[in-house]
Order: sequence, then structure tokens, then C-alpha cells
Amino acid sequence: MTTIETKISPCRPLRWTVFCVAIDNFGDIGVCWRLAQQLSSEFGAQVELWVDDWEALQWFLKPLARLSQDGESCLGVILRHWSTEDSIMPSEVQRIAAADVIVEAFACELPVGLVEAMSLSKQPPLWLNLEYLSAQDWVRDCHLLPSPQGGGAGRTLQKFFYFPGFVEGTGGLLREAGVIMQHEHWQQDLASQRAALLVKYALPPELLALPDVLLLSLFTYESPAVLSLLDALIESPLPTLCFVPHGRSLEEVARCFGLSDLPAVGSVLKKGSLSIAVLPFMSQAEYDQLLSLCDCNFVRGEDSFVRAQYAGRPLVWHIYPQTDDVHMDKLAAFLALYSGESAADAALKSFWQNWNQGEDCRDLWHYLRPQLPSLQIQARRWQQQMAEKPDLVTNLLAFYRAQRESMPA
Ligand code: TRH
Repeated sequence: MTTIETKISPCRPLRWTVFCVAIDNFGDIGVCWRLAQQLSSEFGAQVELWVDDWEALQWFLKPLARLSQDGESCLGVILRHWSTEDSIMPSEVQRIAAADVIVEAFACELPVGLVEAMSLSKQPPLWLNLEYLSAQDWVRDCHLLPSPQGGGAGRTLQKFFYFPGFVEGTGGLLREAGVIMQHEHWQQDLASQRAALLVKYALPPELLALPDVLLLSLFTYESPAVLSLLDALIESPLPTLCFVPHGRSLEEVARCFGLSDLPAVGSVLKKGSLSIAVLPFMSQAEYDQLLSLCDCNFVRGEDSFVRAQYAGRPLVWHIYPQTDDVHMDKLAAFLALYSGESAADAALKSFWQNWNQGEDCRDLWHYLRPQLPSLQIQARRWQQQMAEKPDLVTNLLAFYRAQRESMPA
């Protein structure tokens, strides 16, 4: 464990407070929960994570069998419940204002009273706005830009924009130490790891019996494109086993199989060449393992998208849809970094385009599937490339140190 030294007190652990508002789905909390755990477990920081959507947080804790009450600690992180409307208790405000670093995730806006207390503090915390991930060029220009904030009665504070990213000049990606080694370990003996996965989720071992069965994981938003993929898998002459964790993709599965209710966790559905196994919402570590063991992963949003890259497997990204198709520019920016000019790349690009425009992907899947071995090599190359870059927390801590050193003693 590395303890980051500070000018203030060289031996004490740093105090971090992370504020998160869940806009929707799981990604906002997923990212903050990951960040908080890494700060605590790898850098010995004291971390408080304030989350507005307590129920959404429990989805992450349930697989760890650790449902938490406000103020309890889980995996070294103190979990707190807040709401943007209610102010935080004055006694809490003073304590939080004395943190070393305060992160407002995804521009969630700190309580006014806290900002005031920070501006009055002798040494205000480093204040960061952790932004959404994008591969677009402008990210480099905006990363670490300061934004002066009036502190009411106190001094003007600087808030810094912190942009994650894939290239130098950005904040990097969240990546715990050892995550790539972990994938290598899982992938060393694929057959037995896959068999153990079925046992773990009480699924019939015959699901793996068909020769050359292709393993997929499906974690997407609802879309007619998902339905067209399922149709393609059904009609294909080659067998597929598709794992669907609890979530929105099950809507399309139910539609495809003509079910009036969503299939329950543990269900196995079969049609044509397709078998579907419904999994529970797993812990983040268990989900990583699933990504590692599948031949191709359909992922979405931000965090599952990054985790699929660490798994070193071909992936299809269902990007979070935004108004005016802004997300399509984001998609193109990532593809420009990730893919090249080969036939496999062309198949991947066409698939991602149609997938994200909700178009029919049936024929495109039949074109993509034979390209998976080439895409596997490329995915592995990209995994190694990402693994060589400093991770987001390491970069954050370097920025913290630089800021503190630049301050008058
Ligand atoms: O859930 P997402 O769609 O999240 C987000 C949010 O919608 C957010 O508002 C939006 O801005 C952002 O996307 C771009 O997808 P994401 O980011 O992949 O988050 C899912 C999290 O859930 C991630 O941390 C992985 C985790 N997860 C598990 O822990 N267990 C599971 O079984 C599964 C399927 C996922």
C-alpha cells in the first residue's frame, strides 16, 4: 500500500470526499464506487462516498452481501446518503470542508453551505469536477482547466475540471493495480473457468457442450438493434451462449422470446442456435470475470465499456444516447483511436454504427462474427496499450501533489 505524503502532515492518510448524483442507470455510481475503493485499498486514503440514490448503490453492495446503512463502511469506504435539495448538517459541513480533496462527480454541484465552508477554511481542499469519459480531441484542451468559484463570505476558490481519457494529456482511465494480470489468470484455463462460471450461477453444464459455441455477454440499453442481433443468433448455423445480466437488455430478450414478463435470474432460454442464460446483477469483480470469459462483450455507457477493454476481448459499445446525436461524434472519436483499416475493422465500425442508431444488425452480425479472431488480436493489443498508461487515480494524486506544492507554505 502506498501512502501519499503531503506537505501538511507527511504520515497521515489523505482524506477524500466524493459526491455522486445518479443521473440514471448504474454508471455514475459504478465509477464513483470504483474510484473510492481504489483510493482506499491501494493508496490508504480515508474516503467518504456521498450518493443520492441509495437504492442504486445497494445494487453494487448486494452481490458483496454488504447492504449498508448511512455512515457504514464497506471495503474501506464510508458510504453516506445525501440529496441535492437538503443541506448537509453544519457539523458535517465543517468536517468535509477539512478534506484534502473533494470530488464532485459529473458536475453534480456541491451543497452551497459546503462551498462556503471550504472558502473560509485555512487550507481549502482541492476541488475537482470529475467529468464523463470521451475520446474527443477537445478533452485534452479542457482537462485540468480551473474555474473560479465565488465562496460567498470567503475567498474565491478554484474548481478544476478533470477529464478521463484514452490519450496523453487527459486524466487517464480508472484501472486498479493487477486488473490485467487478473484477466490473464482467468483466460489461462478458459475451459475450466467457464465451467466454474456455470456452476457458480447454477446453470446446466450442457450449455458449454456444443462444439465451438460462442460466448457473449449482453449489457445494453433497449433497442431494436438488440432484437435484430438476437434474431441473427437464432438463425445462425453456429451455436451461441449469451449471458444476460439483470438489466435493460432483458426487455429485448422477453420480446424476442414472446414472454410477457422478464425472464428470472437463472433462467435458460433456447431458440434455434441461441441459448440465453440470465445472470444476476453481479459485483463489479464478478462482472469483470464474465467479460474475461466471453468471446465478445456487448457493453454500454462508460464503466462497462472500459472494463471490456481491460478484458482484452472484442467488444460492441452501446453508447449512452444523447440529444442531437452528440453521442455519434463520441463514438466516431473512439473508433478513430481503437480501430484501423482492415476488413475486421470495417465490420466492427459498420456494426457499431448501426447498433447505435437502432438499425437492423442481422446481416452485419453474420459479417462480424467471422472477424472475431482478428478483432481478438486487436483487442489484446489495445488492452496492452491501455495498461501501459498511468491510471486515473495515479494521475489524480500527481495533480494533487503538484497543486499542494505550488501553494505557499
Ligand atoms: O449503467 P450505465 O448505462 O451507466 C451510465 C449512466 O447511465 C450515466 O448516467 C451515463 O452518463 C453513463 O452511463 C455514460 O453503464 P455503465 O457506465 O457501464 O455502468 C454500469 C455499471 O454497473 C458498471 O460499473 C459495471 C456495473 N455492473 C456490475 O457491477 N454488475 C453487473 O452485473 C453489471 C451488468 C454491471
